[in-house]
Amino acid sequence: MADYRLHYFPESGNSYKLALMLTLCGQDFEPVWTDFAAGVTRTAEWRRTVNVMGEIPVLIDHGVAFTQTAPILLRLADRFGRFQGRDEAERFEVLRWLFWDNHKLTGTMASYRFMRAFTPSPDPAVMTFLRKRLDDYLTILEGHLQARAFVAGEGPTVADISMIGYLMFPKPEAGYDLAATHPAVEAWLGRVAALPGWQAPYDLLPGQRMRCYAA
Ligand SMILES: N[C@@H](CCC(=O)N[C@@H](CS)C(=O)NCC(=O)O)C(=O)O
Repeated sequence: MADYRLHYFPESGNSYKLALMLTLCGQDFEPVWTDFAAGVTRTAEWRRTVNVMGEIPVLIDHGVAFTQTAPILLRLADRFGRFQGRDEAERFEVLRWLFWDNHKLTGTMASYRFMRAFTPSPDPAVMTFLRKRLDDYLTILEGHLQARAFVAGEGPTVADISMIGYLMFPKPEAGYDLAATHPAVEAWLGRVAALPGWQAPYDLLPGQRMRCYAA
């Protein structure tokens, strides 16, 4: 059995975070495609046997199941001595941005993009609310990245790997043209994409995709 097995679905930016981290650390993983669109993760059986929180991704690490990408990224960073931050100050920054990402950037972008691209008729009021929040978060990120190459330190850390999770997918899905609107964010995405071994989300996460309604 593979050392790492990743329960995922291809459109999941949270899954991409873990797939990318493992890949950048030179680790293979066995992809375990999950029928998220059919509601598998909402079933009592899946929650009982795979993840009590009802969420993708789940990383089976040497036979033991782990969930929540932030602590998993930190654990892998420790294990491989990569992307941790160089000192205590940088590691504090890593944690700070991981919390911000989970609560704000990823937390909002995941819902917004999912509804926009993968549901047939999202509620316009909900979309307007989420878009306004996201615009604010991306402006904050743009300002932060104007003065630095990576989010939490001199070099790339798991904060970057977490925060790019939903920004590397094809543009029409989220409907942001970051090169035009947030050039520092776009340049940072380019720096992450230049890391040795980097792969795009749909290359790392294969398998049957959901119907995409975004132009
Ligand atoms: N904070 C979690 C977020 C996981 C998450 O929200 N996963 C999505 C798919 S990418 C999900 O399973 N959502 C189901 C739901 O919200 O009901 C993590 O970092 O792993």
